[in-house]
Amino acid sequence: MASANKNLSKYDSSMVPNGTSFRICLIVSEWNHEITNRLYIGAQKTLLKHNVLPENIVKIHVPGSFELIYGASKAQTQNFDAIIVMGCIIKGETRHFEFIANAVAQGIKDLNVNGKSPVIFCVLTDDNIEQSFQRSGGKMGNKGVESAITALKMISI
Ligand code: DLZ
Repeated sequence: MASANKNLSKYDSSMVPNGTSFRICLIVSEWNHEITNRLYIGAQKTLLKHNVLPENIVKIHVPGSFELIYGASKAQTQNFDAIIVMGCIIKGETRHFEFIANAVAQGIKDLNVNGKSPVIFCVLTDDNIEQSFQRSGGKMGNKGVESAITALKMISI
């Protein structure tokens, strides 16, 4: 299914592992914080719903999406079962968008190949802020919810 048709908040609860014993780090970019905060709230509520303890959900801020890579690499040295990186990269008038989006995707991929805990990619890459609102709790659902479910499933692999 193309992501254009997917509601990011819909999932089958019966397929989601119980999170009681899990410890999860959420790294949140301050760029476009009105969006990244919505992603964070979606993920936090979903983790709590699946029994992750509040004290086992740790939030860390980084300045921008580019810094998510370093933040996640530091978090991989800590005692987390999974890490979720949350960012919102909006296409501008320069090529910054491509450089940042590609670097973050590659950097997070490398951490998944080499690190000890899974790093879940909750980074919106949109043409405009309106699209980002739709994917962070609007008509397309919330990518924060999807990323929380992905984290719970990856821990259990
Ligand atoms: C510089 C920049 C630009 C132009 N756009 C975004 C964006 O849309 N989303 C985002 O998360 N960060 C952006 N940044 C900031 C970079 O990610 C980074 O924080 C700076 O280049 C400093 O390294």
